[in-house]
Amino acid sequence: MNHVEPQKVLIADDDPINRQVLAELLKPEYTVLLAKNGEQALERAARHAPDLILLDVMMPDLDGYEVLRRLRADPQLEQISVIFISGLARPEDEAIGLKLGASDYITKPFNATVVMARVALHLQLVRQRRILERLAHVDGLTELANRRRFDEMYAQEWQRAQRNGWPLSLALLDIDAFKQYNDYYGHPAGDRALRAIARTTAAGLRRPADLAARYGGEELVLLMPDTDGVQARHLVDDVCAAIAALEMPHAASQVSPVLTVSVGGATLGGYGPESAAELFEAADEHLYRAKQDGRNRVVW
Ligand code: GH3
Ligand code: MG
Ligand code: MG
Ligand code: MG
Repeated sequence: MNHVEPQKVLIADDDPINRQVLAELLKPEYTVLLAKNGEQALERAARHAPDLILLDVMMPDLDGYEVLRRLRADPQLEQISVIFISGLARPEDEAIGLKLGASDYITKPFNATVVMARVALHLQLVRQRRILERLAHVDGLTELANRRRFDEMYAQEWQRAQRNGWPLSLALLDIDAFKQYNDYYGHPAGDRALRAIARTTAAGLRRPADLAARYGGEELVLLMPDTDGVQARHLVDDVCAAIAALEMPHAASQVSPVLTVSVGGATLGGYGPESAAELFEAADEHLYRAKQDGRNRVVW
């Protein structure tokens, strides 16, 4: 990771001179986006996902305060850092801006050096926050979402499915005879195989909302929102076939000469499980049955 993309800063100000001066200042170091009113600021924010917005307070129609309120109310945009840059220089104005959730407040006329320093500081904080989010939500070995992330997304998708009457499918995938694999080929080889299976599983997902996570050990879980049992079953069959096609030799297995997985699946449809925990248990029971029935198979 030697090459780092320049961070994106959106400048929203109704005064063309201010926009220009700020843009000239920031362009050498950052990717600069411009908006000349509040509406445009929201539209550019949604489209380009800037790392930071330099937001004028006094603008016709949507003022800066209102823009920030709307950003914070939108799950896609609520994380974007905002620095107010305003002619309103009373301490009360600054306090209002910070209370609304701005990271900082700069008064006009601004000093170029101070603007640059504060922008750099807040962009550094954005980078650090992203690193922490990654550590909190991504499994280090497989690079899949971790258990914590899965739990969050599962709760969220369960609610969404209930609310909208959508199906929701879940599949638990467990590597067959993996203890023997480790014993025979060694733990580092086991790690590599687990990574390959994780990569292949993630590559099999079809929609942006589908999630593959490492549930624990050598167990992965697939969360497929708005996906019925038939569709989910197809996806899972393809994933299993892709894993078998890796042809990772497993000489110590009674199941198959290559590494395989067993899968237990369950779907929330027009009837059935009353809670997220119940749906998960159903998938887990099906996984148990897949193992009992001889492994290298899917039970739904
Ligand atoms: P089964 O077909 O019944 O699933 O047999 P199994 O041996 O795969 O099942 P079991 O749950 O008894 O063992 C899981 C093994 O997975 C034991 C553990 O050493 C291994 N394992 C779990 N996490 C990791 C990991 O991160 N790396 C490696 N190399 N092995 C792991
Ligand atoms: Mg203005
Ligand atoms: Mg297991
Ligand atoms: Mg296993």
